[in-house]
Amino acid sequence: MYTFHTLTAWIEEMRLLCTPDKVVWCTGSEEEYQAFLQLMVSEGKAKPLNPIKRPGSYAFFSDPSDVARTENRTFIACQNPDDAGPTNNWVDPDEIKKTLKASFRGSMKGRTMYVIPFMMGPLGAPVSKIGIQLTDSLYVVVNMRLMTRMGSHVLKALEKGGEFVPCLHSVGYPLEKGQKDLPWPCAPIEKKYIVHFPEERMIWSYGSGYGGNALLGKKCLALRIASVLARDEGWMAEHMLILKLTDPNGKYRYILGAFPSACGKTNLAMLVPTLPGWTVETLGDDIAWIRLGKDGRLYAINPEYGFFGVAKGTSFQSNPNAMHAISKNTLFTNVALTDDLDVWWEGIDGPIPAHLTDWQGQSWTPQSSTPAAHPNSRFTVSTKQCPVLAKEWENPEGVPISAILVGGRRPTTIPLVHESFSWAHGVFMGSTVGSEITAASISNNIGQVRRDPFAMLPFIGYHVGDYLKHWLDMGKKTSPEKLPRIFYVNWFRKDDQGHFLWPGFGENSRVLKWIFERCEGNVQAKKTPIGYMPYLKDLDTDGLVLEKGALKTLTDVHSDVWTQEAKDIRQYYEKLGPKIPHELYEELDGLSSRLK
Ligand code: GTP
Ligand code: SPV
Ligand code: MN
Repeated sequence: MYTFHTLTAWIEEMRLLCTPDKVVWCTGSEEEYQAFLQLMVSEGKAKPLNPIKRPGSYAFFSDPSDVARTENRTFIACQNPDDAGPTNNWVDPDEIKKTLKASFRGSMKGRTMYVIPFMMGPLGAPVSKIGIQLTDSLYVVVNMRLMTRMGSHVLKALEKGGEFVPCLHSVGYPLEKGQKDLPWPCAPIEKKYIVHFPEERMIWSYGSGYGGNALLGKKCLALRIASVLARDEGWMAEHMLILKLTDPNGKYRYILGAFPSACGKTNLAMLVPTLPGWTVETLGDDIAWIRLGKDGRLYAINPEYGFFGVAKGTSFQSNPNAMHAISKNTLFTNVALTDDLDVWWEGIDGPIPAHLTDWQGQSWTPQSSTPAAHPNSRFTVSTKQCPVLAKEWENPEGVPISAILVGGRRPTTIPLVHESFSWAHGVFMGSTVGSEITAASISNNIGQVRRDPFAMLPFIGYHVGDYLKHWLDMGKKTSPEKLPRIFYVNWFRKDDQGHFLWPGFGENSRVLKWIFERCEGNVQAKKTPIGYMPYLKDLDTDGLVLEKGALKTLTDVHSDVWTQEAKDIRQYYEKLGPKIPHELYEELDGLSSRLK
């Protein structure tokens, strides 16, 4: 058990293992944050941006081998391999501890070990969790300061009782006496290990400094470890945005959305509706912790304190609220720089500059053959800078959820929106969600469709079959009418030429409106073999310009295509093995027979 009383002993043990030159306890204060940034500037690890155009902001550039989560170096270390299931890389906990102890031994030589006390979830919320991360990366410290509730107050909370999740992290680049440091130290790919011990509730991450590999509060704690806690304790930890949708009469509902990495969560969470009178406010853009409230409804909180958003494609056109949020006090990673030290990336507003410095520090012109910003370039910014942050976003009880959206990038087959017949049918839909592989993780298969149940494929800390059973079980804890309705959306349908058929972004408010009205019980829907779909008259297309025939394609359900989809889903289930709940096979059989 890791508690306040064992904290110093654990840190001392890790210090003796990693042998840093010194240990620094982070207080989380603003002065400390600024001092850390200045230290990084002096070491050539951070570049201050133009103080007029981007005040308080810095750019960081990673090693080209360390640009995204490395799923093939991410492991679940539990006693029984079957508990990790077919979608995780399993390792034996004792074996991997031996291996990793060898890696961590002396790994912080010549460096400082920072102690980061952090909390996931609002102070005082019933589901909040404390973590203590030890790291030799200042990049991690400054990012954790924005992404989590970090600092001495967390130690005070821990002192009052309870456990913490120990999170050990090293970039795996010790410095011998006189050895010069690198701007972005890290270990080669085959030496990187991101290891979760769900039974011990512990995380060891070695060799990478980037994003979800290194900011251990996020995917490692708030999803992989939390998903196991949630299963055991009867709640849910999900890869979901949280938004508040208000209609022109001032009536509002809270909506969750599970889309795989780089598939539109941040954008939907900050959406500016094109429909007059409707508003969207943000509560979270990546992770939701969901529990059953006393009234039998599902309530969600955002455990994070900042956004670690995809830069590429972000513009005043696509996501003005994100652009306002990142106008100051923002950390940028792997973006390109303009000659006057502002940030730039593919898809940002305005003409392409005649000259840039690309994310690898090379001179770049529009004639260059490589992108100026890395496709997984990111911004880190405090949630509080979001101009449309919902005032209740830190409510410790969370907000009651009316609808859950699932979806991914599917160029074919999946219509713009369809609604499940029941919770179990919705869980079936969520289990089949798929997406083209994106740049958010390192993979050779960019572009292929991979199934990604509830967008959690890389983040479930246990067996995917048990995870889906947990979803079904959550639905049995309350009466059906209290459960959120589940909708499957697809903004990414393409025509034969490969163009998006749906404009997306702010225009997605048209789909949100239909979903809202379904929740209100104000609108009838067409029953199709795959679910309820809007009658065209009910989808608000006022002022919308679409390609000829687009709406028909977007709302078509083709028997042949869906029969193929059902076959593919069956193959996927069979590949996952015998733990897939029989209820999901019943849903699949139901779909197949409705298609006949
Ligand atoms: P992670 O932070 O990796 O979990 O990603 P995310 O799910 O938050 O995705 P994000 O909102 O950052 O969007 C990723 C990419 O999808 C960006 O390039 C967006 O421009 C693009 N995108 C988002 N929403 C839409 C949409 O409605 N239509 C289209 N065509 N593209 C979109
Ligand atoms: C994702 O990949 O889903 C992200 C980015 O949100 S990271 O924090 O690197 O996992
Ligand atoms: Mn994400």
